Amino acid sequence: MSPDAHADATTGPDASVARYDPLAIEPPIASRWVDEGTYELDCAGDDERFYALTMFPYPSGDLHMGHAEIFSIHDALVRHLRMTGHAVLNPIGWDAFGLPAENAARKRGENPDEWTRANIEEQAASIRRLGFSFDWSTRLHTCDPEYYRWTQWIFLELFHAGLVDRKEGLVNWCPGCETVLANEQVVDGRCERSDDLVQRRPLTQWYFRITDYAEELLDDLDTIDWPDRVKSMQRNWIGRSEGAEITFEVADDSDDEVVVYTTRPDTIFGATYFVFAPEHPLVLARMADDPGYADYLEEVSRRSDIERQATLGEDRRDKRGHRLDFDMVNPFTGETIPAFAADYVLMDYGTGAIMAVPVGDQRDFEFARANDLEVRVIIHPTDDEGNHLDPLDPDTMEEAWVGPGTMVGSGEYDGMPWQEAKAAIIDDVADKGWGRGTVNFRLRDWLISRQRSWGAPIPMVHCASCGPRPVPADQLPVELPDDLDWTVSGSPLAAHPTFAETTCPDCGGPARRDTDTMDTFVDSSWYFLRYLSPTDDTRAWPREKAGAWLPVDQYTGGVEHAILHLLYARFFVKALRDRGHVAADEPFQALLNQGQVILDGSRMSKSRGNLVRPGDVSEEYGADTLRGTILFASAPEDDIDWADVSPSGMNKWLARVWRLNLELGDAEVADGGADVDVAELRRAVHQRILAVSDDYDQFKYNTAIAKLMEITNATMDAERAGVAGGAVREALDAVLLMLAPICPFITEELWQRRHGASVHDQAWPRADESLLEVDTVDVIVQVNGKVRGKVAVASGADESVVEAAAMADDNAARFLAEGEVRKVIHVPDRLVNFVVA
Ligand code: ANZ
Ligand code: ZN
Repeated sequence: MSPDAHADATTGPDASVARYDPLAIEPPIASRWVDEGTYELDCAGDDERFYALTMFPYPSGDLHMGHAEIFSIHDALVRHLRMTGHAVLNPIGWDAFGLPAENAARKRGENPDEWTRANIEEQAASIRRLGFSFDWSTRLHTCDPEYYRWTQWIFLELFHAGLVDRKEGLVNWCPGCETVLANEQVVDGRCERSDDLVQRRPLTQWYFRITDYAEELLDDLDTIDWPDRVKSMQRNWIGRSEGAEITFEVADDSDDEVVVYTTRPDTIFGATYFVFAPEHPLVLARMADDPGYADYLEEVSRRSDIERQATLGEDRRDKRGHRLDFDMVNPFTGETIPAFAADYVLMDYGTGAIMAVPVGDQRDFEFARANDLEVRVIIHPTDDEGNHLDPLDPDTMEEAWVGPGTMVGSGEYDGMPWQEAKAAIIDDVADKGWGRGTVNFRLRDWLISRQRSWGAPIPMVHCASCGPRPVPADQLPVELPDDLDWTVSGSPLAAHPTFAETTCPDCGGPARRDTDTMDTFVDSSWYFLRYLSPTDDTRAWPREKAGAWLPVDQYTGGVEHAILHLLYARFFVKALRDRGHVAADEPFQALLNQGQVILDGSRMSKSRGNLVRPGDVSEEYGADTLRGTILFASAPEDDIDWADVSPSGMNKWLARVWRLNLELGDAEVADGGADVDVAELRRAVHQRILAVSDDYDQFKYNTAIAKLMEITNATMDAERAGVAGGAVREALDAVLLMLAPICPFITEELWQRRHGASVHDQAWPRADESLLEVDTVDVIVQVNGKVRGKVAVASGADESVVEAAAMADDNAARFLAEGEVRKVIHVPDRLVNFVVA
């Protein structure tokens, strides 16, 4: 009988062995775990604390494959940690405010609260059914007043720390979502949610001053163990650039001076002209009597910033600028250079004036060509390794050189790599009193107002005499009314007849509540803190507990949060630390991003109609098969194409594990089999214990499963060779213990049956090193029948191993080199003879 047919336990040779029936064994175990609070954290022992966090789900419907995947990874990690002596905090909650609920309310007249809670219950039931070992006593929903009361409290804490601003500005408006968006939510000019083209509107809104932490947010990336890709996305988003402000004098007998802002002080010897923003005050003053200039200014004012900054086609280039009637002096060369106004220099960026370097900046280059200005070469291009490329020719070059290089024509800086020259010039600028080094960030403050109503109300009131005032903390929460009219156009909260009516907390006069809600990323920026005491109604979290548990030791979740959520949460922890509420500098010490689950190469989505639901698999084969299939399919970081996976294959293997345990696992069975066969099985098992432990430490559950399969194969080989009793039970136990984090039900059921205890309470197995050693034997090497050497190889080594060892033997190799090997005669453990001709 072939092993495969044999494995199909329905027709096994021993009719007394019950068939593997996951649909019967899993649900009672799942219910027991919830009813008995099995995974509620117990910190009693001296187990090492470990905070394992997975990004809490958004309740958009039932769990999708992405959830099943990340929870399978996360739960394997958590269960393994428990078996290796950790007290694991493993909480669960829902990111329950947000637009989809509100849109469903608008479209289908459903109450967002009911819609959200129904979806949460559906997801909670699936999470339990799939056996994910969350601590249900931590459960929270960000839409509960008991939660958002503290979201509002944090807003006030930030307000009192001076980290909340009310600013008027051009904001991103998404017409589809009918709300403003943060910069982080605009991708290529479109809303990251709805894909609508984002409009710019002038609005007065609330901002969190995340830019106050720009430097620290950047520097501390070096202290956390996150994927490089995520760190570099954050680095780019924060966008630190070093540069200088350098003072240029006007070349006349006035004492007028103008400061420029540059990120490339190293190029100053190539500054062949000077450009002001057309609206620069010094220019307006000096050109006041020039009617031609007034016309030019008028024309420029009709262009948008974006048009002004664009590089232009040949035909329009000459329209950009206006020659001014004075010159400037380059402090480094002492040269007089012509001054222009040009539209591509903006007044509200840097200092509103630049030194123009045609050789190194594309817009300067185009402007120089259009106006016959000198292009002066001050850099000799190199590749990234510093090897010189062809020198630039100012007469024939067609675009600016923006790559690396070494300095030429730059006085004492000649020969320096550009970065070195930049540092030296910044130092010299300061020494000579011509300016100073500066640091700039691309990061902008976080706009948190949303004109939406399924969110946490902003706890501010607007008083005609006192202005915007914070709601006192003891009046929180500012609750969402439960009678909002979700069908109005615009914001239901703003349209509510009484919500806004209040009195000013300072003067007692009539005042109006702010009717915006907070960006839901505010809710999710601190949920990992609330998990420490989700039902405490006296404080957001106990400081001591935050001290003990933060930072989160391992965070798991999607790379789509690389910037938004992960950056905001980092900002919150730093700001809350500075208010004395937490001790940690960072929220998440380590981060694991899972790959995507795709189908036939494309993303699964409802609209594409190519969804595979986790339930499709678990209802047919059980939760263990679903979890095993997901984790076997790839390493966690890699994508899984569902077209390539085989739930039925996984199910067959689990059925084999089942059969082997019931047939061979009986504690009464006496030891049997030849010593070599017993030793071989034990060695196979203990080698795998070592290797699988390693895989678990690196989250390589796919290769771990492959090795567990090798143990079941070795067990069947041993059985056929007559091995029975302790060695076989040891192999069966090793598989159950190391499979328990991945397939928690079958392993629990079998362990209970064979040992009368829970597999999940067992310690992780340890390899017995003494069993790993392999006997070696000396094999004689002959070439054409003459003994030419002797090699030591593992007993039982096959021909290819022996041949490789012989080739590596100096003496044998010399004779082997005399011709071509025509034939190999191998007598295992004794002799190998090469016939060479
Ligand atoms: C000289 C130079 C030489 C520059 C070179 C670049 C390349 P970021 O990195 O975005 O901050 N700049 C400065 N102020 C400006 C303004 N108000 N409007 C338009 N452009 C302005 O850009 C900094 C660079 O943009 C500065 O460095 C300046 O040009 C220009 F090979 O100075 B640079
Ligand atoms: Zn007032």
